[in-house]
Amino acid sequence: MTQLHRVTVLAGGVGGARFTRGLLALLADAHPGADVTVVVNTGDDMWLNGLRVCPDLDTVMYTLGGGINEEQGWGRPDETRRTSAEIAAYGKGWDWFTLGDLDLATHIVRTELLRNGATLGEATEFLSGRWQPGARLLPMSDQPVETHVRLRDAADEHEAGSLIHFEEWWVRYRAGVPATEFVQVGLESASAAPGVLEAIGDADLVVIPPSNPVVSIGTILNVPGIGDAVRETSARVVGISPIIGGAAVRGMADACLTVIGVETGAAAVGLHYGARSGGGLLDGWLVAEEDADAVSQLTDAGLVARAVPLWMRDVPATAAMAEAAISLVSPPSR
Ligand code: FO1
Repeated sequence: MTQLHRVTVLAGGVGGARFTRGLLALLADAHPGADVTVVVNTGDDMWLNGLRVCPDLDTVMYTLGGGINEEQGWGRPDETRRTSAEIAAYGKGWDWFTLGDLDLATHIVRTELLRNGATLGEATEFLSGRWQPGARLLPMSDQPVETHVRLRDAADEHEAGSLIHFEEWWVRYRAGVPATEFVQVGLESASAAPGVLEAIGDADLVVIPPSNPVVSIGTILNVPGIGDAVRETSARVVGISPIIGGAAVRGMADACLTVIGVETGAAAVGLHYGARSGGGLLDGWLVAEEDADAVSQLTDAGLVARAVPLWMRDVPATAAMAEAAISLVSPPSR
């Protein structure tokens, strides 16, 4: 296998972070010296209690930096909620959204940096200085591009047809309130963050991990220039299915796929991203063993496809997935 030198990952929250952890373990062993850049979704970001909260950037940073709450997949372990309880006592904030005391420190420091003129990318670099994630973390954009959700029906104080922040739909309603569209607020005046387009264009390999294909990967790809950069890069592009056995592994990816009219299936998501030979994003697509019957449909569409174990039960299992992804699209070693 040819040595990799520059790998770029597009990541959302938990799935993307966990996969990247396994990828880093594999690269350290099989491709020493390879540099990894993670382009992270910022569509979940919000202003809350005067603080800029960046759920996916923090999930990737904590996961790769060893500070993640492993059971939850987000936030810090051994958390307390004394401050958020006091905020709720004032009737402020979102009482259904947990801002733990330890996690709050990240939002406080980030907000201080932003108020002092730092870009989100600069603030992320500063925070990463403490956590040492072992990869460069880049926000997809330095400008805010929040994902909002249009409700089909009324819910609590929200009228039918109104827009609510994605996190409210995701956490308060567990994606259980029917939605008709996702709106990326600010997209038209956003640009890719410095370094993002180069990281995609100069990579040997671009990876689309098992993040939410709609509100994480789709959000990143919609930032002006990023989708085209993936389609045009000389890098090989490989994706890993977030759907196993026809069901979303995490979160409510199926609810998001329904909103955009894509079936919840390993083949459907791979075809949604599309084969580069057909103007799409992917050279290769890994599906789970449970979905081995999808391989022929994918190869018919011009993708290289393979069925392997896709449960990220631990770092070695995830590293094996990363190895399968890399070898799926690697040119035969001479
Ligand atoms: N997810 C929840 O299900 N409940 C929460 O209260 C919650 C709080 C939270 C705070 C900070 C943070 O970085 C993430 C948080 N998440 C919470 C997870 C978050 O909704 C998801 O990680 C992403 O937005 C979707 O990938």
